[in-house]
Amino acid sequence: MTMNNLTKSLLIPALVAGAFSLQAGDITGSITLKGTAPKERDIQPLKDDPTCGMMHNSTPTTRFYVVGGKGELADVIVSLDGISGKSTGAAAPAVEMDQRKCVYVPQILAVQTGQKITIKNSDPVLHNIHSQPTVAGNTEENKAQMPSSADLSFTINKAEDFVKFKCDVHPWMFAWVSVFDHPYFAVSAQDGTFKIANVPAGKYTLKAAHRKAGSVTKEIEVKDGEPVKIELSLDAK
Ligand SMILES: [Cu+2]
Repeated sequence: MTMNNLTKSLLIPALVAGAFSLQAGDITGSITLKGTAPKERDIQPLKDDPTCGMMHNSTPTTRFYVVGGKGELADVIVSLDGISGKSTGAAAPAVEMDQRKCVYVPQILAVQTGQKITIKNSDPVLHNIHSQPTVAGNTEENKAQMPSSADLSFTINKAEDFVKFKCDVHPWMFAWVSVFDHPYFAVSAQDGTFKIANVPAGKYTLKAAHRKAGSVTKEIEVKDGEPVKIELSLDAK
């Protein structure tokens, strides 16, 4: 090999790698619950409340485990672990939470740092929305919302798992918001499925976290533009 050829053989792969970056891929999959979820509890104070109770025909229950007939588990927050400083939250569309029949809908949410959480009040009832983060740099907020009044807006500055939102008027009302400083997360749907789109090629730890069932992790790799399909299960607790 001449010197010239040797230089070429060393340089060309480096140039190619620099010129064509690897394609991002989607991570999809599903979460199932192993074992039997504990029985949900009746929210009797809601049924007994003179205004909120009238909106329910039967006694509402907790929704700790939203699980299908084949173990499909909803409300699991699936995320890439160990990534930081990649938030696009300020430019991302708002995530909505409503108050319907004196219950938060949805009760489990995930957002990026700086991403707007729009809070609606569909009830003919006064609520207040009281966030209770615990991570330094996140601020507790407490805002009242009259019936038919304008939507409220919350944002959370720092990554934190399961920030508690509550209503001080109705002590059974809770929602939980996980906050990431990157866009690579999803909440599993009613059928247990999730999708994290446009993940840059690389090796990651995928984490699936549920408020009651705890969390599991799995090492995964996104190869140049190839979709990744993951099945995970959590144990009922
Ligand atoms: Cu309320």
